[in-house]
Amino acid sequence: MHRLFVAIRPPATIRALLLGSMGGVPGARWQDDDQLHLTLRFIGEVDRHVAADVAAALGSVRHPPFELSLSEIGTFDRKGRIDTLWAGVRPHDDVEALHRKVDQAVVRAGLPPEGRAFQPHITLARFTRGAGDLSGFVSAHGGTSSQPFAVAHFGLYESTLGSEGARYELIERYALG
Ligand code: 2AM
Repeated sequence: MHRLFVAIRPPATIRALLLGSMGGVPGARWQDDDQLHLTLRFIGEVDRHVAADVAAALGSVRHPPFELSLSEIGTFDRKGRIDTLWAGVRPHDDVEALHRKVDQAVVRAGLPPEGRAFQPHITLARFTRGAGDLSGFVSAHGGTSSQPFAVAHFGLYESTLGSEGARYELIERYALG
């Protein structure tokens, strides 16, 4: 079985900005350079036949290249505890449209449609036992916007879960335009 997702990789300049912001939050497990991405669609565990169908269907997604900027800092909670710290992006219109097209392609490959609301984000850190005080991090890094960066590709990735967190491998890359 293959644990798959579709994502945008921010360019090296943006990843360097994100990596440079990391630190100063008790309990954070920061993502490393290879782990930084914006998920367009989580697919989950599929066998290799379905994986091949998904990879082929994604090849028919058509959307022009666009630009994004880093925006706010946000968190996700699970059971009342913060488990994810993330950087948001703006604007949302293109990335939402691309998410819908990717979701439709995944459905054409025979999988059920996305059940959850799409919240575009780049995970910066995960927390096993909740987050410490985030106010310093948010005041230092929230509320400012990065230079726009070009989104000209997206990719199909495989996630391998290990003791040191997930490893992500690019399976296939798709050009926009
Ligand atoms: P996250 O970074 O907010 O955890 C690979 O796991 C990618 O798919 C991650 O970016 C993860 O988002 C995203 N994802 C979305 N839904 C998921 C799910 N139900 N289980 C695991 N990962 C999910």
